[in-house]
Amino acid sequence: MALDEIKISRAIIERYFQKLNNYLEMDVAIVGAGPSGLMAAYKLAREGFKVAVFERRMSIGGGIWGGGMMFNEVVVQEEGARLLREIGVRFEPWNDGEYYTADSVELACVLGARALQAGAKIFNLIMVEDVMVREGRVVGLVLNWTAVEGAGLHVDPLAVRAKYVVEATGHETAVLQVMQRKLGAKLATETGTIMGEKSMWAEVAESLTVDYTREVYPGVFVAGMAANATFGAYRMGPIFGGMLLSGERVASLIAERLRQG
Ligand code: 48H
Repeated sequence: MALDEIKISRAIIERYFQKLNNYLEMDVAIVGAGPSGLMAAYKLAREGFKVAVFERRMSIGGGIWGGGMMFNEVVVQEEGARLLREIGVRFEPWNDGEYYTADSVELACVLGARALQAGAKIFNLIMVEDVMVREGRVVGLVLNWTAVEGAGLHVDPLAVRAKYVVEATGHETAVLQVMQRKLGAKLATETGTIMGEKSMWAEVAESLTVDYTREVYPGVFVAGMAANATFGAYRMGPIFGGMLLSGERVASLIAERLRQG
């Protein structure tokens, strides 16, 4: 069959708009396609919830690819290895199983594939610039093309509605930053504000990150490094188990809420 450039263009346009149109309303909108956001997407989609991830960059995976200081291996502890096994990422014991290591490129690719094949949609090249609120609760996200922001263009955004939002933007806590700035949002932290991450202490940081994975404002849950930074925990450095476990935890907390209706 002859290849027709206009038909190719039409196929892309139709399919993309079908996808976007279908995700103007959803159960869970996840901001950031790093390890915690992707794990949350995988777990929620597998449970049958309608979930989308909005990622500012072209590529998914966030900080996974770079491993530690660009050495593209990731380290996880026993609990993290359980999740690697579940998603089918190969890993090896290190030092008689004290830790486990995996190829960071494999983790980024496989985790993304699992989330997509479980039914989550990933919208890359889109940044979340604001939230939508109703009576003290976040009910959706305000989106724009990353390129619009980069070019400094004055283009108004579009909005999507979600029953729950996951703030998984990592160190940046981009969603909470904007809520703090524009709404004066009082967060469920000790100070009511984003407390900011502390210096490195891996052991404490890994468990605190999972503990702090919770609802921080009505309708908004924090996960991954964003949970850590929001609650003023120590950072963990290049160990990724806590990120994956935090993604798993946020998915189970939200699934419970969604089931309650
Ligand atoms: C859309 C956005 C926006 C926005 C940012 O940083 P990440 O990998 O996030 P986590 O928390 O899943 O994983 C953290 C981990 O990578 C890490 O940094 C660790 C373990 N550090 C420890 C230490 O001590 O340093 O991914 C966040 C994603 C990125 O892909 C961003 O591009 C994206 O969020 N993002 N997407 N709209 N406004 N802001």
